[in-house]
Amino acid sequence: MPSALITGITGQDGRFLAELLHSKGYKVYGLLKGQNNPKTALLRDEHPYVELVHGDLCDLPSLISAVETVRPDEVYNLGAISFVAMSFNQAELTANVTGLGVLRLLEAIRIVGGSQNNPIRFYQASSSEMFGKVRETPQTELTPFHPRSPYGCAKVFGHDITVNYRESYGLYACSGILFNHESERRGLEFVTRKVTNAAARIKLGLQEELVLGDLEPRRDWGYAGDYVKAMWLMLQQDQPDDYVVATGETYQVREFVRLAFEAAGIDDWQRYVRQDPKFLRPAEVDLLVGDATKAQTKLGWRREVSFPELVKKMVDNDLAIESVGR
Ligand code: NDP
Ligand code: GDR
Repeated sequence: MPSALITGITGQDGRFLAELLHSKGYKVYGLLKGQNNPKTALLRDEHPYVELVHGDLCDLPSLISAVETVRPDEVYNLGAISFVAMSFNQAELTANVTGLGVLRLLEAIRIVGGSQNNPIRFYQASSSEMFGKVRETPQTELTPFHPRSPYGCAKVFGHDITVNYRESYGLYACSGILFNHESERRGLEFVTRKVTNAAARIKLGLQEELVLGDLEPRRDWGYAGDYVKAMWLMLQQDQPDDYVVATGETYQVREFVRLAFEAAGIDDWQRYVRQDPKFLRPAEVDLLVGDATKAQTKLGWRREVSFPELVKKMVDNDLAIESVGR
């Protein structure tokens, strides 16, 4: 039975990846942070097959201990401070967890090692935020980086150190440069879920308005369930490599808002949406759209959920959740 250790197990992607690996017959371990993590109950309820090991990306001994105890075939590093807006206020913490955390985990893997015939395979959750102020459109594996936030800077370090450990120590280490992916499990701090949740609550008369920041930025939004398949595929190849994972389509935030309100049965979304400068970022990423040709041709990866389907899935889920107990 193959085994995998997932950091960020309580996050959106960790939960989808745990499901995928479990369905493929893996023994799944999850790295859990904190002495009384509030998401533990949800995880035990939703994914009882996941065995939890305690550790923190800021604590090398805990990572060595986790890798030594589990001795996984594959390690997926999904743990991070992942909210771009927060990274401006907590830049040092973001650099530590999202950036140096990658180095610590790679070191733990290098120190513990795997068997010679079966070295531990490593996946790093890199991000389209590394492209930032984009140098070309669409963005590929060869597009230069120009991050626009402490989060983006930390991810560039994580990406570079992953490539460096592959080249220096021959580790099987891959970096997946994933563009935005969303789902019913997306945190409420991210714009898509904030919008779908508000559209549902406004429809049900539970909320009066939705306050947002910049409505102009464009993002390449896919479905998280599709994207974790690409992570797994990257670790099944003969040679480790880096891949862009994206839909190749881009939409403005305002288009997401319009579609979400329509899916909730509200045609005049402008009536309910107000903008507040407090949600603006010191530097914005205006346009992201990825070219996933390499992932499609080498991994055989395809996205299955379209943009309108994604928006509808999220709105339907929020309508169902918010209807309970009304
Ligand atoms: P989430 O924000 O949903 O999850 C982040 C996870 O990181 C949580 O499980 C959190 O644990 C964990 N974490 C935070 N700090 C630490 C720490 N010090 N030690 C160990 N774990 C920690 O993110 P997503 O699931 O959306 O994303 C997964 C990864 O992919 C992240 O690295 C993100 O940056 C990256 N990414 C995401 C994209 C997206 O669109 N979703 C696109 C590109 C990259 P807890 O909450 O329990 O403290
Ligand atoms: P992003 O996602 O920064 O792309 O990072 P987010 O949903 O936070 O923002 C997307 C765009 O929407 C604009 N925006 C708002 N964003 C939030 N959160 N709240 C608002 O009220 C609001 N109003 C407008 C933002 O300015 C931005 O332009 C996500 C994260 O998952 C990262 O971890 C990941 O690496 C990237 O996607 C790819």
